[in-house]
Amino acid sequence: MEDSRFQVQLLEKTEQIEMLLKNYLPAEEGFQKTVLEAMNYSLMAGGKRLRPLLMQETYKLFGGDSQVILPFMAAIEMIHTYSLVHDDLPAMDNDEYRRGRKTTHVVYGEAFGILAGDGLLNYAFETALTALDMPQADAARVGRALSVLARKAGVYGMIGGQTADIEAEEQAAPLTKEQLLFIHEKKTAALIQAAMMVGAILAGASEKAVSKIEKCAYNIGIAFQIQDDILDVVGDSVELGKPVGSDEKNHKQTYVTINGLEQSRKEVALLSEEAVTILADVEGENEFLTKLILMLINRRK
Ligand code: GRG
Repeated sequence: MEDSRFQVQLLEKTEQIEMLLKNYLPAEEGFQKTVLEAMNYSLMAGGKRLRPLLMQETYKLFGGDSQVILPFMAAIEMIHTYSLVHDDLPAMDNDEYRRGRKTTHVVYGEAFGILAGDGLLNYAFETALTALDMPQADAARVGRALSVLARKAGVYGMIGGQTADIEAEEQAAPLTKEQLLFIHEKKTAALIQAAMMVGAILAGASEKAVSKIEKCAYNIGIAFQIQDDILDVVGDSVELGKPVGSDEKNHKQTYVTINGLEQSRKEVALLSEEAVTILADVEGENEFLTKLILMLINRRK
């Protein structure tokens, strides 16, 4: 697939996800209107929509072709958005900008930053559960998909990673490789794994194939996080929609501060290529998905 065709498809698919999210937005009404507004403000602030995209493409890779995937695509973006809203709170990273505009707690106040995050997390599961109302739904697959989503977002996944990350900030001694990998795996890769595994499970992939997807997504997640740390050093704040240099400002130890830029770039390329090799080993083919993974190596935002 040519680069220009890939770019056109990427844009089209991202726009379709924007429309999908709009369709799933809760109505801003009632006495709880403010929290609903804050949720919608953060969800519709843009972003690459990478997780729903990876979910949809993995679903297609395994031959999935029904609407059942749609509520799950919206749900994973809601979970991802909640994590960003909470990560920006004064008690965590205390950031003012996200996705090119003021972050939720700056616009709505801290209490609504907390509530909007809580609201998005819960609403994600309410949304995913609507898959069961669809005549095409296979209840056992939906159940397995929900279980993966809950676990990878929870204390054994993203929340666990965030915990280790916050504690690591207080640590003066250099982080061990094991510590750093734990943080990256749980904080970043877990949700990417959930996205791809849910796609595979809903399409009816075998357990063996789901395990391969879990490993593939692990590589993508670690590469994605290292690239995120690289962009914090060499990226452009306008393109990124958030300030750069925050890791240095916060004296944060990252793969880049520990191993340097050159080694980090090599690692991103290596991990991404390995992810593509694993993908080539499962049944089915999805050229767009392969291109998407390779594109992440060179992403600038
Ligand atoms: C608060 C439980 C809790 C978790 C927070 C997601 C997260 C964990 C923290 C945000 C900071 C960060 C660097 C997370 C690692 C994952 C990551 C690179 C998120 C940004 O994802 P993108 O680049 O964002 O896909 P967009 O805005 O494009 O959706």
